[in-house]
Amino acid sequence: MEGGYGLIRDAAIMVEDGRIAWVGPRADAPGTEGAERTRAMGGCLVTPALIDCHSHIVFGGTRAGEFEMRLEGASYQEVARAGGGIVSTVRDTRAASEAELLAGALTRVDAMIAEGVGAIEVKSGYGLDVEAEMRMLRVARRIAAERPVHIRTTWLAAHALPPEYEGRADAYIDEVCIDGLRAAHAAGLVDAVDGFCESIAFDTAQIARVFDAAAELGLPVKLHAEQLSHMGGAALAARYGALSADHVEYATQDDARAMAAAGTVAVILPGAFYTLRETQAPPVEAFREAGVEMALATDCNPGSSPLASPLLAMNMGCSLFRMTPAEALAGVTRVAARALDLPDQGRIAPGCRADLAVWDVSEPAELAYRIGFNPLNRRIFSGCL
Ligand code: DI6
Ligand code: FE
Repeated sequence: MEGGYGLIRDAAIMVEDGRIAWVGPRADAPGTEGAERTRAMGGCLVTPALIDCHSHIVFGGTRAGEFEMRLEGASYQEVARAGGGIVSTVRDTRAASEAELLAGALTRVDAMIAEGVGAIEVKSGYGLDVEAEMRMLRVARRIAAERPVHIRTTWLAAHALPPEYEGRADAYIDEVCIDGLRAAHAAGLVDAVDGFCESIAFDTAQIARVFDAAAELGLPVKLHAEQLSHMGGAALAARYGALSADHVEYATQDDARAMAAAGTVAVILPGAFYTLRETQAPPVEAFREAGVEMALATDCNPGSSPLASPLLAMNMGCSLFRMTPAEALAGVTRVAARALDLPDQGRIAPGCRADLAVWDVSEPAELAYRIGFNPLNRRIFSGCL
């Protein structure tokens, strides 16, 4: 999936110790003598297992009431300013036990696994105090013990300002986002660091301080940037060599050039665009022209994107933003792996993990084409059926 599907008809894949040992046309395959077993895939399409590289899948409560408010005319920002939005999920998340958070998350994780997902990024960001943020990431780590799926954890304390820090955003950045990051990192809970750069959240100077702390710890960064307005987040992310800038509806051509130079992936999140009935589409053509690779993810969260279907995210990426079906498939596999710095996932190549999705479709474009239909035949995780 470098510049096209790279489809091999009548292919064979050899797996050894949970990794791909060989892939190519079946006629060229090395002999199978000595193989523990062989399996025919019955003419199915085999892709890498899908990767959801942006999710807030651990949270308490629901925000269906807010959905109703927005349908009656309130904007996402108005709901947030009225004490709803992210902060209302914070109340429910703080009140939930680890077991309750885990049980809730697993219902959504199971929906993703049923669509062939083999790796999920999970963000904190609904605790907003050091203990509750760490609790969310402990729950995230427990998902990988409960289910056959890889989990990458992301510290997102800079998601919203909790009520107890009203008017003291800079103190919140120091005491929770930065001191908490050091504590969570020491506890082995953090794979990457994220922030929400927006008028209802934090500005570039505040995010830069969090990124400096991440750099000191040797942790990669990524950013919710230019989702609802142009704040300079994409350029900031590029300046810090971020793995990704996410949402990016309001990103400009200059942003795209800066991201391309830094190798920063654009993570496209059509579920939030759709749910908030936004009208500013991300500059997909500018990303293509500049050479910014695009990932696609669910942004699974209770407010702006109650979506647990990467297949639907693929469909939306194509129909709403004119991504091609090939870009959509790369966006949930090869490029999503880049956005999470997982060089041995998201491709079917020697040395990569044998995490595969087997589909009852006759051509790859069918994965993005159907709406609300799951053609998964089976998922293979670490070489196991
Ligand atoms: N942007 C999003 O889409 C999610 N977080 C963010 O910064 C939404 C989070 C929520 O509304 O609960
Ligand atoms: Fe998000």
